[in-house]
Amino acid sequence: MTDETRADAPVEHVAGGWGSLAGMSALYRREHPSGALATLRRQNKARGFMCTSCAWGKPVHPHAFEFCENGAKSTIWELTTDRCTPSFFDAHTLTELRTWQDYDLEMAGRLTEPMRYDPSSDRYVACGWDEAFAGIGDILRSLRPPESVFYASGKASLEASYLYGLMARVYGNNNLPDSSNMCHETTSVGLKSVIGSPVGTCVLEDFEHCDAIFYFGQNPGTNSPRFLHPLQDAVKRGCRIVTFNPVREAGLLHFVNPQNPMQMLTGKATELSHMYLQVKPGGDIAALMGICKHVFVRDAAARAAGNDGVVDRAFVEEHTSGLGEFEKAAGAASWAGIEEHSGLLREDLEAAADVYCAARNVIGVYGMGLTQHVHGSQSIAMLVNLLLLRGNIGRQGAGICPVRGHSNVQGQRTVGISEKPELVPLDRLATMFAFEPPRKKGRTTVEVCEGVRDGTVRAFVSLGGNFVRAIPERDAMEAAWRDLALTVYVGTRLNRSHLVHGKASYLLPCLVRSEVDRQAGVPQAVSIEDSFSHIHGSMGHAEPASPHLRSETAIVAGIAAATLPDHPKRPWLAWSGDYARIRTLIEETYPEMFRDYSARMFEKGGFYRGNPARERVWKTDDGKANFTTPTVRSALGVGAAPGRLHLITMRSNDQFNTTIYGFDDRLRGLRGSRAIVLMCEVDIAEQGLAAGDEVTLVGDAGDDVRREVSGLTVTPFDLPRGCLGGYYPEMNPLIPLWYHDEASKTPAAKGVPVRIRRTVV
Ligand SMILES: Nc1nc2c(c(=O)[nH]1)N[C@H]1C(S)=C(S)[C@@H](COP(=O)(O)OP(=O)(O)OC[C@H]3O[C@@H](n4cnc5c(=O)[nH]c(N)nc54)[C@H](O)[C@@H]3O)O[C@H]1N2
Ligand SMILES: Nc1nc2c(c(=O)[nH]1)N[C@H]1C(S)=C(S)[C@@H](COP(=O)(O)OP(=O)(O)OC[C@H]3O[C@@H](n4cnc5c(=O)[nH]c(N)nc54)[C@H](O)[C@@H]3O)O[C@H]1N2
Ligand SMILES: [Mo]
Repeated sequence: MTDETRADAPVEHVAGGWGSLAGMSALYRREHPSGALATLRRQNKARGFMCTSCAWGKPVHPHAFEFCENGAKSTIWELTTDRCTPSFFDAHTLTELRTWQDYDLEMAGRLTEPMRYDPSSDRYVACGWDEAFAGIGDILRSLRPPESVFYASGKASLEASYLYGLMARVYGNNNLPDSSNMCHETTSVGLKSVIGSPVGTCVLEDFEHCDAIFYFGQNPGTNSPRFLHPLQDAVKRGCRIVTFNPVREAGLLHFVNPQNPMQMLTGKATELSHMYLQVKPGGDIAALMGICKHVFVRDAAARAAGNDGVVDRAFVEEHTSGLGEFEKAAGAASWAGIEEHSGLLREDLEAAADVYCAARNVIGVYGMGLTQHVHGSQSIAMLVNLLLLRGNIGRQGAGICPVRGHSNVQGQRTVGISEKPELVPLDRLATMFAFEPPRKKGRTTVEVCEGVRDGTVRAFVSLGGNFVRAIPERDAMEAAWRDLALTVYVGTRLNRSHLVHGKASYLLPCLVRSEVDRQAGVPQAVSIEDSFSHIHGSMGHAEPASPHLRSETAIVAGIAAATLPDHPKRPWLAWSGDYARIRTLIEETYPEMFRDYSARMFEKGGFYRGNPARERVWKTDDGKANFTTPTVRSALGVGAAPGRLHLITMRSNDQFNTTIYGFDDRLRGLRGSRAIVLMCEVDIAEQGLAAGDEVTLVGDAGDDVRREVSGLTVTPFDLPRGCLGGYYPEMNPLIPLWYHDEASKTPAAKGVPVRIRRTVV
């Protein structure tokens, strides 16, 4: 099924092109941001600021405008001239604000002053920073350390994140979940167990040398648009992209480069995917098994004919373990089962295997389509199996490339925001800061939710993010949240979580990365790590949205100083007065990765912190890269049953996670509403429905808990049979809290079992 995309696809549905410019300018006109154009010119450039949208790599030689439609939207959103001041809160109780849409809350503009919840008036009221810090410190000190949680959402800098992790540990716990727990934790755990590295092995230049890309469940048109440039260049060189995705995503079909005047004028798009295979949700394990099965068949045939095999036996011998068992399993897997679970045809999978075998260098790319499944870690292990067969990990032009989400989510894990104590050099911290670090494992996101529900968590501190909107089983969780003793939200624009508060609650407004961050009058730089393990310095230049804002680093230091006993080895406020001092601490803690940190952070393209797996040093239990044999045939946690459908929750082109910029999804040709459920025509007819019907989705996980989302309009869409599409975060009440990746506890937001019920009018 070679892809038959058209060069004349409607402008609307082509990634890049004029549509992307229109997308930015509409938001620009609405937000009338201050100084945004000057700011955009500095985006992702050395000595400029690093985009707060996705974590895609920053090239050594940037484009004139090294940002994309969605990166620009994120900057414009931050630099809006709208303000959410204390008088806004005077005018609205929190009970009232909880009836508002997420979109309208964020539209109130940038938060300007620290606020404290006042139960008598049910409002947030202004309070000074000192009052906020003292209030937070009093409550945290009154609790037992295991009762508090310190969540981070993936944007805060390495400097702020390092202090945050240290604060939690000096306080006495490893309760440091991160948005990664809902995102690429499957990678951190799954990839670590099979190749010994919790992060991808590729660097940006690898895309200049690959011959094929196997592309699973990641949507670059919307979520990492700057990736479209290397993809386009690769295709022009003759590299073949084989895509696996239930949805025919425009960004993987064709691309008009907005930086290329000829392409813009002629509208001629580059066709990206050589094959586009609309795999069923969770069908990647079976699809990969089919491909591997055919690689083994070809290998045997080549060797029988006296030629070199297709499998790289020398690499396998030297570097891997477990091939024998895996080869047997692939041989035994039936094509009927593979076709049933993947929803794909044998001939297509064999053709994909032929592309794999013909390519010298192959990169495996993936995103949430693999990680957010109950057996997601097995999908990742299967992709590793495929790559290992021909030695495609640990050399130029090849490797595994998880595309990370938040702009510094990978970096936050690198510098210690982790609930897994074994990932942190605790002994070194003990010596450096003269304390006894807690050794007990902390809580993941799912375990935080369990703890809030059963009362063992009493305080929730949130460095950014919109936790209650992002988690599974949202309706039940919101109710539980209200029993907490303390909630603290560090944020930029008002969101739902801020309104779901504990008995005491503080809302602390912070600077954004594009704003100048002065400490004692001196502008400070921060740093972040991209998807390719490169560290970049970042300097904001825009004037802050309010004189009362503080940096995340200063806020963390303020909370720490007010909560923890004074100690000469832990001068929190002095550290936050000069971020270079924090970088020195990071370098001392992680000397191999952060050598000459301050000197190298502004190198063009960032500096590489290294990855042993890229050098074929496997930090696994047996010191080898592991072939593993899957224990399941589909990544779905709850399989097929009559009347049951599997919902994938999706991001539109007009949102960043829970921040909704607008109600269109240009790249999918959908407009005006997010209250929709996408279904294929055959399923619509089989369910006795018609396009435009209003329906309710009902959870069907078999645990008798009632989970529903109603008011959805049936919308025909090209999807595999049995697969529904709906938007994140609106669909989150349907995901059971226990429905998560078996190894990492990442919620399985891509294969949610549901039934559909027509609303009776
Ligand atoms: N503009 C913008 N950029 C963003 C974000 C945003 O919301 N907006 N979010 C950021 C964050 S935090 C993250 S983690 C990333 C997320 O970026 P992605 O990893 O792209 O995540 P999603 O958009 O959730 O889904 C990815 C794709 O998986 C496909 N899919 C669903 N189920 C399956 C399956 O079972 N198998 C396969 N093969 N594919 C499947 C979906 O159709 C979709 O195309 O983007 C980051 N960048
Ligand atoms: N159903 C379903 N659920 C999902 C997903 C899915 O695909 N499907 N994806 C999951 C994924 S991949 C992720 S990463 C999580 C995201 O979960 P979170 O990271 O918790 O959520 P965000 O929506 O990114 O957070 C947005 C808020 O962050 C604040 N903010 C923005 N910029 C800054 C800043 O610079 N500093 C600070 N302090 N605050 C800032 C603003 O107040 C804004 O309202 O959601 C997860 N939930
Ligand atoms: Mo994410």
